[in-house]
Amino acid sequence: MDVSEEYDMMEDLEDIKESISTQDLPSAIHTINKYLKKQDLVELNIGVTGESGSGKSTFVNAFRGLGDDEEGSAKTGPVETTMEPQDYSHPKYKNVKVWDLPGIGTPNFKADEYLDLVEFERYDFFIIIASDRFRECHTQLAKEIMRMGKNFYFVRSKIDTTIDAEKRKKNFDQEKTLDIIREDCENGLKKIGIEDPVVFLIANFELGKYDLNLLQERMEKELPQHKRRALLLALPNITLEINEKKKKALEANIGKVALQSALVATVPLPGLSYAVDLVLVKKEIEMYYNTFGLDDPSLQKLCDKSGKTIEEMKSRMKSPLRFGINKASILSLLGAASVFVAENAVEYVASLIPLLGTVVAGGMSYMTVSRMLKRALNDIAEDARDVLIASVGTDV
Ligand SMILES: Nc1nc2c(ncn2[C@@H]2O[C@H](COP(=O)(O)OP(=O)(O)O)[C@@H](O)[C@H]2O)c(=O)[nH]1
Ligand SMILES: [Mg+2]
Repeated sequence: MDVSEEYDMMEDLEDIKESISTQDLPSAIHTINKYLKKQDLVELNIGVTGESGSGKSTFVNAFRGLGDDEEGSAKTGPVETTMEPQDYSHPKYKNVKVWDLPGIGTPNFKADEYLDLVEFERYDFFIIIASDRFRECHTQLAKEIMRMGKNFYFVRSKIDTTIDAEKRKKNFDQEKTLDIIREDCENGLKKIGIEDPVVFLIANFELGKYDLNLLQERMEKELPQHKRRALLLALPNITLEINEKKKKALEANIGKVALQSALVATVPLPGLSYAVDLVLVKKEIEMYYNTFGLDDPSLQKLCDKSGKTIEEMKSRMKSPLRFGINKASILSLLGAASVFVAENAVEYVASLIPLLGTVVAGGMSYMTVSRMLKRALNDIAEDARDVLIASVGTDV
């Protein structure tokens, strides 16, 4: 284990060591459980609005990684079906809700009444979708949203159709075409009164392809710190950038999970000289697979879409856990990770968290689990990357 890695593992505890070092064992366990639980309870509500037919419901599905015919997906099609706000929970992170809002731009449309109707306070931000030009109703709504102290993002949908039409022209250049559309939308918005507009180009059926990364970056940057994790975990794993962000978001918890395991477990495991909470570690690793969409149901769905077989996909994966996350496979990884743990690092961790000295070989347990989870996460993120590249070609 190199020095910077050891240093990271100690850093992982910085924000929690103060509160824990003054407590007895039961209170420390309680504090750390509470910290982790609170994180899982953070809600994120995204309001998706725009004119009828602009692709709101399709976006709501795509954002949650669902096709339009799947169980739990929003109805889409040529006829507006949404008369009142309808919430759609993320299939894996129930506290992340994407709301399919009623269409705007009807003859008597009034932004303030509309926002009352949809109970605007509820949303962390809005996405305003237009499938063609932005019109007065879009800016009216944007201004009212701003006035209410909320955030919004302009999305121009159906870029695939526009690109297809432009492709017929001689000298077609995709990047240039995209720039022109973006600029045209932004100029349109300026003319009707938005000062410094940014428009994100999206194709709902190929969500990872155009401006999703830009949109995702903006959302993340502008969300309050404590909500970012929820967004990053819920995003579909469809670009390399999102893949990397997810990994970072998951990594940020490893210190706490390793500490929780070391504090809770008391009986040394067979073959190891220290105690580890295997149930906890297993749950965390399963969560990694889920978040990256490498759990069996998600993988199956991806195969259905890309015409590949599960065997083909699994043959690209390298994580030792891909054939099953169980006691034996976890124990073997823990054994391998413990070899690299240096004695002085263990002593240092035990001095940071004196309570660890009261549990069986606590420092060793913390360092090993932390090391093992980091390696597992790296492997799984890399597998997810390879699977992503295999399923869409290199164009991610
Ligand atoms: N080509 C293309 N079609 C889209 C896109 N988004 C939505 N659609 C289609 O546009 C129609 C209206 O979409 P829908 O999501 O129901 O619009 P809503 O009324 O705003 O909810 C449906 O037939 C969708 O399949 C897109 O990005 N590209
Ligand atoms: Mg709809």
